[in-house]
Amino acid sequence: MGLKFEIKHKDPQTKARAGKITTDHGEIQTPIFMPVGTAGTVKAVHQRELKEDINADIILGNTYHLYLRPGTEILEKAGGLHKFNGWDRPILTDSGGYQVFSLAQTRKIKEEGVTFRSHIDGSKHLFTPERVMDIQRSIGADIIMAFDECPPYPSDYTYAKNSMQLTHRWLQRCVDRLDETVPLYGHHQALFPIVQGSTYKDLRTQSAEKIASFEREGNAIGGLSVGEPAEMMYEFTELCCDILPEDKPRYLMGVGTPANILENIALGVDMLDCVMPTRQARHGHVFTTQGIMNLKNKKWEDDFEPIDATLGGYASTFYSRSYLRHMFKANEALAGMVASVHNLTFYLWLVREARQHIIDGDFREWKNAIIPTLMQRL
Ligand code: PRF
Repeated sequence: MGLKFEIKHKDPQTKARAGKITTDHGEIQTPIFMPVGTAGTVKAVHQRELKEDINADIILGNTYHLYLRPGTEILEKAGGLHKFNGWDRPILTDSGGYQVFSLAQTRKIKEEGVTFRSHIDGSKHLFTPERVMDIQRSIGADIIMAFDECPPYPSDYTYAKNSMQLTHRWLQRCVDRLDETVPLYGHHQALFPIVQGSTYKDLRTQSAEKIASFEREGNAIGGLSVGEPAEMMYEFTELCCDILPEDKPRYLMGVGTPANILENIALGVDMLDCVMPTRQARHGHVFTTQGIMNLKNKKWEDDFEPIDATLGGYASTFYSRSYLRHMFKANEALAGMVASVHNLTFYLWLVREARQHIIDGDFREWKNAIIPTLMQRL
């Protein structure tokens, strides 16, 4: 079965929508935040917690990491990533078109693809659009991403234009390869192409039109949240959303803070992912309904209140701020685990609240009222 997207409600005051994506591994209520499981594991979080406490609808994996380790042979032997890691709900894999640029050493971009050295052992590899589609077949995610180049910010116009055109040519090759191969594990895999074009309006317009013309089952916006000011990101998200088809899910890649998430949802984004909640958690930073806490600060030493009583959920109510701070100070392995479950519970709460307010018709007022609270440092 293909991927299905239904819009349930449209917010009258913003461009936000509440919808539902159906995949062969189940449904995703949108707008949705997708926890990042780079190497096929959401760092420091048990599958049981992801499912029962956080109740994530979908998680992310990375082609670059999974290809390097454990490799496609093991993934195929396991019967795909769902069987390998035990996650039986939807999975999305990024193409490596970002990780190759941010992690790999001595990478070289050519028409054919990208040669790079592994950040793990320095071994040499070539990613082509065809290879990346084959690897994503081996992984077996429900949603797979086209191979793109994400140019740095800022990029000069000529670089951005050439890069965007290369991304478009690679997209055609991704589509050709995907359409001449079949899924390995019986379930459908939907390909999402990615808009690029850096911070140039004419390029973004061209790219969004080009990406839409492929008429795939969903579309993504890449190349944002790479160091540009937030207002600039919003301007380009809006430009892309206004061109990308209304009746297909829109995925904004690698975003962001709680404020970024709500503002981009207001512009018509349906799916987002970011390492922020899990990475920040491992450093002792927790997002709460009252604001952001750095648990390493002395101020939490004798605060025996739950991490976030309003939020609910196991990690957030069972553990006190003082105890979690103590675990961070003592370098206990459990500290990062508890904080990760808490932060992901918060991010999933945030998008579920957003969805409910879109349905109730008061999303804009709620968003504007809550952002200053959520972003304040406690
Ligand atoms: N391309 C891909 N993955 C990504 C990005 C991109 O541009 C970004 C940019 N924020 C995050 N992840 N393939």
